[in-house]
Amino acid sequence: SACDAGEWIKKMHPMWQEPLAIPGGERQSPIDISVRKSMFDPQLKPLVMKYDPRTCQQIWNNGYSFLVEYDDTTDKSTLQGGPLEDQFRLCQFHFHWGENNKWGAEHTVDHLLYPAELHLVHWNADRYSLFEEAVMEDNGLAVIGVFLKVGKRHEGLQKLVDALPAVRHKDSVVEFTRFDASGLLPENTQDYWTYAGSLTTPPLTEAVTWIIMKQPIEVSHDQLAVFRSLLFTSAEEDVQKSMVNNFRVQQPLKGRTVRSSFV
Ligand code: SG6
Ligand code: ZN
Repeated sequence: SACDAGEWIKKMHPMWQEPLAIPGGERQSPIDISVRKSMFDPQLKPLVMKYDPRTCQQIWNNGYSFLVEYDDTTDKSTLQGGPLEDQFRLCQFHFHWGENNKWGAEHTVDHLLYPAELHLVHWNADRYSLFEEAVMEDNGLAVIGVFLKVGKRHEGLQKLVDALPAVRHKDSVVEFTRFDASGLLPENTQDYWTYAGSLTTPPLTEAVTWIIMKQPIEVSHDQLAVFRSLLFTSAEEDVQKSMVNNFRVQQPLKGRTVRSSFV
């Protein structure tokens, strides 16, 4: 799929640490969000997500995470508003998680570690005609981050969890349709932080407007355990490696401001 950094990852070790070349690194992600230092911006508009479940196509284990991929050839599943001036199209979502419930998310809030983080990846379809183009531009992508905390079972997530054993190995793909991504958003989507950052995997381009939801969603320990049963490795490899700790280390803020939509 085009909407993926897997092409770059394939050339590297599955548990790539710091890549050999970072593009300068003035606005890299993820970061720690300091609640005290974030600045309320009354100009920030409400977010408008319009996701059409009929654009959902497949799940793919790309050897770093699993991606739920959406048809992004038309404006059927879109994100607008918030800090964004343009309309962005949903192309995929994926998660980052840890080997246990003590860590796993990429962003932190006042250094608080959540066990997992959902990323809904969108590209700017007003300005660019392809994801590949948008990924190279500083206003090209908008990613919504949602923290997962352990609690009660998440009904909206369960259909996805049930499909995961079919994509246990790297490079496996399974048809997955009619999944409503808005079912994974927290109840309150109007309280968020936003800042200018980058992709958290190669090519690490500084293309992303990050929108991090204040309210986490609750998932059960058993649901996260199914994420951890996935593998970084393909069926052909002798030594199987569990897909865990697929997050990037935190990056310096370097003078950036994190804005909040709420007081
Ligand atoms: C994941 O994050 C995905 C991959 C890629 C990457 O690991 O496997 O598809 O996503 C948009 C994109 O290339 C980076 O996305 S992220 O910055 O939202 N974490
Ligand atoms: Zn991500």
